Amino acid sequence: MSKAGLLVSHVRIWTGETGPDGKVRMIEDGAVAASDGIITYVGPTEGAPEAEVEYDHQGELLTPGLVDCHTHVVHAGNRAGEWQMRLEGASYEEVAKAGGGIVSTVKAVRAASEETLLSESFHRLKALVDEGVTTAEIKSGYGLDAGNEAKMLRVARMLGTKTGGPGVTVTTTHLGAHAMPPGGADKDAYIADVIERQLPLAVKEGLADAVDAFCEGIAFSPAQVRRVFEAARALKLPVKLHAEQLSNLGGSKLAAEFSALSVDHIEYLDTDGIAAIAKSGTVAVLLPGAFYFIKEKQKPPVDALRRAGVPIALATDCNPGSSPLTSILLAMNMACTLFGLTPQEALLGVTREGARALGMQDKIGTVTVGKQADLCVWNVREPAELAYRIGFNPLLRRIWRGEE
Ligand code: DI6
Ligand code: FE
Repeated sequence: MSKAGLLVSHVRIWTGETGPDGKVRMIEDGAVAASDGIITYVGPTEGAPEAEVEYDHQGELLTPGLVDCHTHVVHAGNRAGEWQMRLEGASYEEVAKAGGGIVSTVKAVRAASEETLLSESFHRLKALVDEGVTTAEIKSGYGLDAGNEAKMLRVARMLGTKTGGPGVTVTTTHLGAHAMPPGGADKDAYIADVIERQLPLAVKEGLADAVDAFCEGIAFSPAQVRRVFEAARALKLPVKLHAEQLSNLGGSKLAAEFSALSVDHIEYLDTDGIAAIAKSGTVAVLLPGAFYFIKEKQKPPVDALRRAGVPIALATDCNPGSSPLTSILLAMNMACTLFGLTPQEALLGVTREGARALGMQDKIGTVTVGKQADLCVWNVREPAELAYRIGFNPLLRRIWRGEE
């Protein structure tokens, strides 16, 4: 057998692949080998190939690299002042009048240079990476015009390069239909801007891997989102949707009609919506950070999603307004304590199902021969320990594309 590039040996492997019993396949005293960034061997340590670089362990846990499939890490400024006002009981309108809300982040992003945006965002992404994230999705949505949306996405792309970022695969999502821009009043006219100016520019510069929108009373209606999705379809871009976060407008059904990669938040998702996404193979992305931070009461319909066989992913939703969270491990803990996910579901949610929510299930998300060698070694034995501790980071080693 010829020498591999990398070998990690004597680890307990949580493969992320499930058997007919629904349990994730474990390999005791296992090893993973990789060459040119691709996994070439997964099996017992005895029988593993030799390699140029070898990391020998003592039975610690190895998992796939983690996937954060929904973030807004690229943004400028913060909304700590608005948060303090809300803690003191201020209403949404009072916050908006005092210059808070999404619009305040839009102003900060528009005023920021690409360099400033990059350096502010780098630290947040680095925090995720330091907890084992090897793939992160990053949305635009605080530029709200063609030039500033493109600026955000260019920064996201830079963060996904070896030299400009902390060593992580980045996928980008255009979220022009996030909110109305400052001073804007006509929602239909703004949607026309998204379709006619923003998306074409992003596509021309190769900046968007997917298209997202916010379907909500305070944002855009299903009819307006449909127009965005039709434009995305014409540009051959997959779609995803912020849906059913604060109310049920039927956004998930609409998303299913467009074979969306994912519907995200979905606290208010109903039976019809669940049936629709089960049929379309759309992933349900739960965002417990936002649920916690804005003190939501309505929980996502986890049991019904399970019964319908809908894949469930988890993400941080890292954003300055509703989820200033840069810990994927805490998101896992919250998904268990707040939403009742099992620790196995939480770990699948940030690996295999997170990958599926990005359409990358053939490349990442499980420890499987032929997939990218994105791996984490943790100073724990039981997979459940990753979701169990609060504010503790047991990451020993993170391998991205076959390299530490
Ligand atoms: N849902 C949210 O919770 C965030 N965006 C969205 O579509 C809020 C973003 C913000 O307040 O900055
Ligand atoms: Fe979001």
